[in-house]
Amino acid sequence: MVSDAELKVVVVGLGYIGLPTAAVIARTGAKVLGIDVSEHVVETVNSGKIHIEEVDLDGLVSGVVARGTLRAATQIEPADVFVIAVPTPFADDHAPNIGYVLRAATTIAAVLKAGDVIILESTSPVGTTEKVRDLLAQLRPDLKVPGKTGESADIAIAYCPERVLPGRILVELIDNDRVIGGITPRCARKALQFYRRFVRGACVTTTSRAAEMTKLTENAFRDVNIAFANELSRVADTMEVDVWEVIRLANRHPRVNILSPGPGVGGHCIAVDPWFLVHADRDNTPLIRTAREVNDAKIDYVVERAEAMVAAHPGVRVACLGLAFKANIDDFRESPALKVATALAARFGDRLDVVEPYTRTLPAVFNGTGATLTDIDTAIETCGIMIVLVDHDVFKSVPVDERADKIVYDTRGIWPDQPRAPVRTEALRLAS
Ligand code: SAJ
Repeated sequence: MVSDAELKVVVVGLGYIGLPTAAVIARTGAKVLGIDVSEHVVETVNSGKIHIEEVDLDGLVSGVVARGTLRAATQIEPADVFVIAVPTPFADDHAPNIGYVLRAATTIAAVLKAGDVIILESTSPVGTTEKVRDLLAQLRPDLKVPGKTGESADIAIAYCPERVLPGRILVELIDNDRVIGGITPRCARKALQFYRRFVRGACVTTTSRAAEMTKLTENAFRDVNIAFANELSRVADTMEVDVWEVIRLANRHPRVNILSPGPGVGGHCIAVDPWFLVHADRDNTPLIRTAREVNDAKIDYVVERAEAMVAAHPGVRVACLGLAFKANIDDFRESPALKVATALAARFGDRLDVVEPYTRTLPAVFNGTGATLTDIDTAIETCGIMIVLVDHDVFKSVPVDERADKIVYDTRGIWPDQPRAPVRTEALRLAS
């Protein structure tokens, strides 16, 4: 086995997963080249900076770039290990689009040589790793690919899903267990040798298909469980019961562990991946599909209630707290908070202040609505209505005496001590 310092690794895609992964591998001393289609991303990384927000990533990237173990480019070069970390979006009919994965494989094919290892980390429909193998076989008939003939293959191909939580990526990249699925057991063993260089968690080997389905299962599990919480919150509203209290109490049962309701489910994983399972087997996924629908419908429900609250108080300024898809990150992809705030801005823009500490400018969707970006202190001074959409720490820390006189719609349950203003219930009833 080559030493860390001799190992050459290419990471294709320098996004939320690819860049931290590239940096963590570069920290072991391996020579890492990150490939991205964006000149801006490449220049940013090569100057030791980062284009995304993630805890401690800036220091790590500037360190490994300065040490010369990480660099970025738009053009691929030969390496020993290739890691694919590109997006897998879906189309309007929820059909997964693996175009970026296949494009990455095509790029890699040009520099592939015997002995190389190719690992797909992108969340992918079951069977994608085999499609990558078939594509490589077609593009490089001179190389023996795994699982096609009885002979031992020239290259190894495996699927190893990323499982890291935004906000904890650098910790979880090292500490989480990894599921490594090879096209053949030998492929899995080859990929395992690579992950052992930087992963402290257990590395478990399996087939590529099982690993692909495992990843989709993890996110579908979370989606179904959040849907349960979101459904409960609507029932509790109807019953005029505090859902947060009910969940706290129910969770005292030793075998009950209910997640938190919110304004819906966002991000590019949990709101997307369950559809890959539904699309693959529509007849056998009524629960997974319904959970997706429940979580999407929660956004419309929150919009309706927030609009009723704002409409019931003409002239009162409104603060929307948060745009990110979850707490303490700058990621607005598929964000329910962004959708709710945008809907409110379309109707009440001239009265709307948006508080989002993780951006310097309002996203373009707010252009022309009259909504303004402000900070939490100004919002407390000027706004009579506060709609909590994200549980950022800075919002949680607002003491009750600074918000006691506000009309509050707390979709995240961050202010359990908020006095219940009579007007709140009255306003919300308008929605029903
Ligand atoms: N959410 C709730 N209530 C909860 C938990 C989450 O409403 O109790 C919402 C969040 O606010 C957010 C969305 O769900 O809008 C998703 O957030 P998340 O923290 O559950 O997950 P992600 O999307 O940041 O990361 C998930 C993780 N998967 C699981 O926990 C099973 C992560 O480990 C994966 O690596 C990631 O998806 C991914 O990339 O697939």
